[in-house]
Amino acid sequence: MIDSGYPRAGTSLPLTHDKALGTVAQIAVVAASFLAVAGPAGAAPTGVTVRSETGWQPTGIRVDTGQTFRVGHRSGDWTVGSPGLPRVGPAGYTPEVDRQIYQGCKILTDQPYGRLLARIGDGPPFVVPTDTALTAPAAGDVAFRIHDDDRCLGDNAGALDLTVDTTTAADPGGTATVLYAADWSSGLGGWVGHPSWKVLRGVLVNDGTSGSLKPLLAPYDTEQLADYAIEAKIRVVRGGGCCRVFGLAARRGTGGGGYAGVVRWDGATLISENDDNILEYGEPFAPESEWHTYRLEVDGNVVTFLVDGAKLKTVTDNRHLTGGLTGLISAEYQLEVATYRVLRLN
Ligand SMILES: [Ca+2]
Repeated sequence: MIDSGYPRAGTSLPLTHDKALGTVAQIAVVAASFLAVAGPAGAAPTGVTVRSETGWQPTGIRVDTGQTFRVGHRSGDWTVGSPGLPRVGPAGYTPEVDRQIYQGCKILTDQPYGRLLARIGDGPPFVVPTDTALTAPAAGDVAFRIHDDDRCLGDNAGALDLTVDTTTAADPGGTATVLYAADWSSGLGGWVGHPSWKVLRGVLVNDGTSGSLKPLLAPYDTEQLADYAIEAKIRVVRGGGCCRVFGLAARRGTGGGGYAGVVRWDGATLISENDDNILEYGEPFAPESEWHTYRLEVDGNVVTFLVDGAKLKTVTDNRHLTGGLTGLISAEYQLEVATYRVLRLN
């Protein structure tokens, strides 16, 4: 075990210490928000500093139920145990580091320490993937904190400088092309597939127990629209040995078929058709345990697979020119999926 400096169960930091820290930090956050909001209405994202030594920190930013907002990481890092534990960004610790840490200070037991958490008003905490369109589960003020329980904050250090952009929905070029966006706020929301897929606290996860290349299908059919893109923000929790793959599927019919763009266990990427017929290999890609945006485009007889905006492979193929079902593939990968969208091609 790494000595994290966490207090053992039954001990706690003096409340006055925590409260004093909290008050100062909260004033700083609200002041920063106010200054940014005072600019041209809705023009720029709001700057927010979230400290590691304080619990929930209100931002003064209000969202409505279902409103889209986006959190960016401008700078800064933090640690849940100083000295002894490394500093990390809003994604928190890797599973390898996290499991070395005393587990008694978790707020969300399935999430790593150091991860950025948010809540709306007094609602339940949820994880915040950065640079991703988030949907507010309720109306209220957005608050942030580090993933580390209140009584364990005393040995923390560092802060994150974030941006919060609530103007996403008003951007005509941004959401006008969104045909479907997954909503996992209260379960699978109509997605159908292998039981290894489940939803935990608004995030879709796969527990890695399916060996099937059959996708988990989204409850949306583009029907007559054959040309579209699907985009998902995915993090690998656990990869592993031979033959595991994960990725995206498009242009499926009710009986199967269609194309897939997948990342393989050995770092290869490829585009396949009808589940397991490999068409071509793309640029290698190692996802590590970071969040990445995966995108699969089907445009006429051209299929393109991209990661984080970079093209891995384009193939030309005439086998599946229609089909409006899309989905996610995981053959023995443990994954987290924060967002999934079907987009109209411009
Ligand atoms: Ca701590």
